[in-house]
Amino acid sequence: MKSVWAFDIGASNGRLILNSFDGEKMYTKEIYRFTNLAVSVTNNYYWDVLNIFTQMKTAIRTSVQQGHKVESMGIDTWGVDFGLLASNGELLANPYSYRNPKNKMGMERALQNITSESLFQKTGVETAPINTLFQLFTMKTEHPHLLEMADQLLLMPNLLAYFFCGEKNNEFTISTTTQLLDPQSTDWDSSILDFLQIDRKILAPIAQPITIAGETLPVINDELQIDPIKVINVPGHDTACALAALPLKDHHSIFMSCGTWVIIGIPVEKPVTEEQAMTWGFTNEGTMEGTYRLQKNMMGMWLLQQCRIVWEREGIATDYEEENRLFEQAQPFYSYINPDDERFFNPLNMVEAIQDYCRDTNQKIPETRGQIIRCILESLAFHYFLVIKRLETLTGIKLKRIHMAGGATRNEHLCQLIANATTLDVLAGPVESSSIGNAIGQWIALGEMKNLQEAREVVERSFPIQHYQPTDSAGWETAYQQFLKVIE
Ligand code: LRH
Repeated sequence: MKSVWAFDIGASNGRLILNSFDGEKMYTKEIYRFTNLAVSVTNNYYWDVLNIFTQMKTAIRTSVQQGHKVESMGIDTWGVDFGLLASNGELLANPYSYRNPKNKMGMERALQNITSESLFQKTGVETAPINTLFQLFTMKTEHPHLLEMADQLLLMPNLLAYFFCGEKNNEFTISTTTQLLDPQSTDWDSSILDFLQIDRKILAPIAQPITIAGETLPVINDELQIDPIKVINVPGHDTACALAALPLKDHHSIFMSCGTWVIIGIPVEKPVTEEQAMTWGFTNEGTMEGTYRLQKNMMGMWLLQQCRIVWEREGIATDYEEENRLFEQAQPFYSYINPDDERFFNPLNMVEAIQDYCRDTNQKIPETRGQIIRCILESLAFHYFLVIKRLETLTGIKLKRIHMAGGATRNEHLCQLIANATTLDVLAGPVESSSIGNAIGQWIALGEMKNLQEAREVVERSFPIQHYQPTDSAGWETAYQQFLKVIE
């Protein structure tokens, strides 16, 4: 049996998963998990990328101590963020987090000279302040010294891969999150770079997914006491990895990647750039196969994660079991929020932000933790229903089932609420889908699996899928109409 290391680094925690394949089935083992939170300092939000790298090295040591020997490693992360290197290859500064508040201002300024419509036509990507494009625009004015010194820009998974193997490139799927990529040529869009007045040569070239980036550097091998291994360009974007691991059956299947963010969409050959898609905030990002996914990026478990931080601060930390119990005790359909409302993007106190929203929209104010949890989960479920209906309108396809991936599939209440709200079957799992997709990229690159279709068959044989059917239809339609009224 052969094994690979799949690093799946999210915007709240990172994991090293050992993925083993015996020719029939895949097996996963979580080796190491660490917290990864943006650091707020001098009015900016940064990623502590050297800590991420240190944690990755500790993860490798832990695996080696357990006697594991692997063929290769691959790294996937959240989208849009990047690091800058000086001409001697050194990291110039800590990368900014996409939650840096300055980006919004930067976006507003940029949009005085370029329209959302033209950007959407060129890239297929939704205009959002988090995008690399607007982060660069903001950097030009707010932190110009950095761009003046920069020689290379590497997106987060490729920056980390560079630390391990010394090769500089930007993998296709993560590059599609930047709003700087031209899907026609699959290369950086010159007109957008001209607009930004960014020298094209700082953007490291695009690498296709499922290619070998390089080999671990001697200094890494010595430090970690490992034999050199291949570093593979798996899909660098966690959502592309998650989609790869989902055994979608046909074009009536929706994929849903559920973590800090929730991403709902369907695979498409080419970006869908009609006006309605733009108005509804859809976006087109790349897949492992070099095609696209038409999708909407939305708030997910971020809302609950941030409430947990508030409760912890107040000395009333909740665990998963307790949250379930509190949810069950709370009255259904009490109050709703629009999960994508700006005020939830990075508030100092998420609980108060939710209460303020309910007050401002003349609803009952959720006071207890149970009421807050219900308000979040029910609002998420209704929001996803709205987006699925819009996907159907856009594509003319009757969507029949939802394949859910990611950590939030562990939340049984959320899965059931989604089945009830959408009246669709929900197939939840595999949970660690991003790391499985990451490993699939490696197995295909290593020639151990033929293609994605074969890989998905292996997934079906290897991991349990939880099935949720809609139940309890009473009151859902009225509640959905109520939700719509609130968010309009
Ligand atoms: C989710 C995600 C999402 C967005 C966001 C910044 O982890 O990748 O697709 O790109 O991070």
